[in-house]
Amino acid sequence: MISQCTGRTDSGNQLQSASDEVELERMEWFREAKFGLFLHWGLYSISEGEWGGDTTLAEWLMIKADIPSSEYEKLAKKFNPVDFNAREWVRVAKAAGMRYIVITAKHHDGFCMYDSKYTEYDILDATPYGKDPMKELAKACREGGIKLCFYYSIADWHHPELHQKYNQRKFHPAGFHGNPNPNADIRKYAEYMKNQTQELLSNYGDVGIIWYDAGGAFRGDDMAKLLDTESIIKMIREMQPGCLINDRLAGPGTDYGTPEQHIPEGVQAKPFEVCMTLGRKWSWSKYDVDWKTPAQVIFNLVDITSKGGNYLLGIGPKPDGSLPTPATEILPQVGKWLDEYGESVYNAGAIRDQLRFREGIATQGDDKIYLHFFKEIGKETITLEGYFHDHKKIYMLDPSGNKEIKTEKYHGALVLHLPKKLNPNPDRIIVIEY
Ligand code: H79
Repeated sequence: MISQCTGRTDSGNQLQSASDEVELERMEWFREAKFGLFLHWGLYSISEGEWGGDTTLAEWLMIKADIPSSEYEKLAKKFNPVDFNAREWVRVAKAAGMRYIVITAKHHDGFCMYDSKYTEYDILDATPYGKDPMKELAKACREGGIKLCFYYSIADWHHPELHQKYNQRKFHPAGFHGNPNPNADIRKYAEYMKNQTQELLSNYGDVGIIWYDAGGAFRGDDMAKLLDTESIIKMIREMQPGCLINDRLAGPGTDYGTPEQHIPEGVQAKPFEVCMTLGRKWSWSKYDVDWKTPAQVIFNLVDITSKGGNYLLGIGPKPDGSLPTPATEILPQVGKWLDEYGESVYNAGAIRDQLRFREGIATQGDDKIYLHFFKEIGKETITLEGYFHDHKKIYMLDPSGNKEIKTEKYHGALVLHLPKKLNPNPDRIIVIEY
């Protein structure tokens, strides 16, 4: 049974200083967004999950199949996403109820999916496609009212100035590089990263997040010092004060935490975003057949909301630019649910009251508490301990007409009389308006 014992003091939310205010303002859209789309799209997508008979691969193709740069680079000649339609991607995200998109501008393979003047290893210079898909996506996002955010890998298996020892030593004892350079100069790589960050913030309008990811690189090294991340953070703040920075870039004053493929326990004091795949893989693999159901996605979204976080759900576009069919079938069903019940997510967050609700998950808005039941509970009353508001109305949220719930107060608790069958499909929500 899902159980929850929550509660948080409000002092954690009080402003301490003017800089806290700037921070809160910067975070505002993110707190309200709740749900985002994470897209992993790059040269690795061409493999469709398979290389040399190994069918377990995805965006880690290069390191896992131990492919030298000279060979991996050849994939670029095959990258021609003629079916890419930025408006369609934005439509799918919006129809799913998502409010931001994070896309791989550069993954660990080092290949840039946007037009960069600092390398020829990018989609404009190295592929037959001849366009910058990020330009199209930025335009479609702007038109559709979706925040565009860039994933940028700190690890880089291709750049000559990043020594292999910094790349994923945990997985390869000596680190990994497609074309190792014993004379690599980390200061030059740091400059490259900073320059490319500057490009991403210059050429695509407002950027919601720079989503850095080391993917296990620089573990055991002083990343902040080696890459002078303080100056990168300073530059981002100056260029786009509204742009968030996730905490995978080591350094002072990043904005939020990024648990990957798991949901943390309990209400979190700090802002966070759970990134999680819809299938098993981040990038497109035709062998990836195990997809979450709409009900699982909805449960996760509510669960994460109740802990104070966002849900960044990952899918891998195909190399031709189209979106995988399972995703385009599952996501609209999540969106339909959000159309009807979304206020319990978008207008809510972690529970602030010392409320004990054992039968499901509670979210709380300014003047409403939402009790989510994800299964039949086998009884007709529940008792909410710690409930102290004078409520105005209590009802079952129902798009065809809310239905009143009978209640009584009992020694500082609130007793709710439920219908015989809750029929959670996937969720039933009782709203307490106070
Ligand atoms: O971009 C996605 C991953 O490529 C990246 N972060 C997300 C957002 C990531 N980097 N490191 N990790 C995730 C954790 C490492 C997991 C691993 Fe594996 C397990 C590396 C090798 C085994 C994942 C599964 C990568 C290859 C197989």
